[in-house]
Amino acid sequence: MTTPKPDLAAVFREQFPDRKFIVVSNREPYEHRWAEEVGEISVQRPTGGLTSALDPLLQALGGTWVAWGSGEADATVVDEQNRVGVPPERESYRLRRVWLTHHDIHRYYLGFSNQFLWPLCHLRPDLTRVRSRYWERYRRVNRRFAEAVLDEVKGSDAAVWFQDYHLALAPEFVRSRRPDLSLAHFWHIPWPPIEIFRISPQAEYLLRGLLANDLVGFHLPSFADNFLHCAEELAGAEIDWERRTATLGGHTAHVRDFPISIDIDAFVEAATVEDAPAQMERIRDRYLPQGGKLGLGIDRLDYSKGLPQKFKALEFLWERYPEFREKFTFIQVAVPSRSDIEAYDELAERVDRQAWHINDLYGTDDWQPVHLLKQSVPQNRLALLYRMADICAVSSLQDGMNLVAKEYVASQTDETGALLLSIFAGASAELPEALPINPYDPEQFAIAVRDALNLPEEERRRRMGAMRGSQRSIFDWMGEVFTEWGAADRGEEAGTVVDPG
Ligand code: GDG
Repeated sequence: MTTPKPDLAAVFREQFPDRKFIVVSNREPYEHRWAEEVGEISVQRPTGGLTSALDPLLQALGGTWVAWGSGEADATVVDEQNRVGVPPERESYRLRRVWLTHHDIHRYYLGFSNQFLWPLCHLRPDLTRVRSRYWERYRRVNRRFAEAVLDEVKGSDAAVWFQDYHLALAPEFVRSRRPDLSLAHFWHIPWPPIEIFRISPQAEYLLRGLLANDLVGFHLPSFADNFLHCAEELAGAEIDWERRTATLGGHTAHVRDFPISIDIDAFVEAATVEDAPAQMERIRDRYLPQGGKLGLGIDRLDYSKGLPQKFKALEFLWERYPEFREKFTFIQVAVPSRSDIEAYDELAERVDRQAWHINDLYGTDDWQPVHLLKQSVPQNRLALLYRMADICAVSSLQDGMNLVAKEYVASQTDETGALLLSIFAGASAELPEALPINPYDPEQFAIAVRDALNLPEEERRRRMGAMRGSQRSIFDWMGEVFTEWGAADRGEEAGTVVDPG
């Protein structure tokens, strides 16, 4: 059974009948690379998440996607304006590429974005690195993105949607030159409390950049509240707490929460392909040849995901509850990310050591307790792992949403698994039937794993069924964003999202 999808092109058109649709993000939807054969070019297509949900919408509406041209053959295929039509087989919209130099990548992307904003927003000021060269480059690159947008909207009305923390300043640059455009921004990570955000020497500029939007979206109401407080105290914006708006310099931004989701059907389909049972059997043979239960973790290798805490809890589990030795195996997929940054390198080494230590302590000739897979797994295989896992453990120390939790629920077509979910992941607000964990308390975390493994089947089914029944998709999410954005654009009363139930 598939879930009904809103007609997003129609929703967008209804809100913005005469505006061109422009999406702006750091990452691009299509990347051109040199193929094995000399002189041939291959195209990397959008996979997973928001990119693959937005791509068909842009194909339906036309419009432009502005993004960093990160592929090695990207420059070869663009025209003089750095544009290329995509998808290659049926060019339906324009990809406008912004070029980043080696210094840009180091200072704007790895520097300001990922060694300042990311740790700050994940409540890790100890990991922030404040450098004027990072900030200066962040401004320059944001201006470059803004200029590409301005070039794309010349002579037309447009609705421009910025994504994430890499582009906080671009909206203000755009607004200053084109006050008539409609601008929205979705911030995919937490917005921290003012006590943390004020650490930023550039707090006011970042806030001003975002306040130039008509709509600023966050996953949770608490992130929106934090943002409004910061806007009031650090940028001098006037806040209407009832309407949830912030006015600065005569412009009003509407601030809303939209908890993002996933393409539910894509996971259900991948988890139920015809040869799923045979594929799952092969995975069992490989990782659980002695049988028993399977635990699963899927995370980017990032300090916000609480991997050391998860491994500590697993160590406690096998130490204190020996009945789970040889009866419970854990697969942790940990895809390396941002490995040029020291904190990520250290984390990678730490989890390696922990996995080795656990396997050394409790492993036997026939059984390896933890399989740490530091590589990306294709999405169809991921869905099968989700389906067959008896438990999935999400241990985020701080997480805007966490899509893994939602993917596990969607892929649990047999409804027999149990989700252990950190109370610090945004997703926990929507998944009350998950088993809550506090990753800072590894002993209780271990007890929660034990209890999850011992949970009667009826109870597991009840919880999983309830979570599956209430899941909303990324398409519903996008529809809500467009509806609120349209209302904000027309200056209508806020909070008018109708639950399509
Ligand atoms: C940010 C926010 C927010 C992971 N390993 C593999 C793989 N993945 C995919 C998962 C999931 C995605 O990566 C991770 O999404 P998360 O939501 O867990 O986390 P972030 O990357 O930190 O994303 C987060 C999100 O933005 C959206 O707004 O939820 O809070 O931090 O989709 O499936 N996918 C494949 N192979 C892997 O090995 N194919």
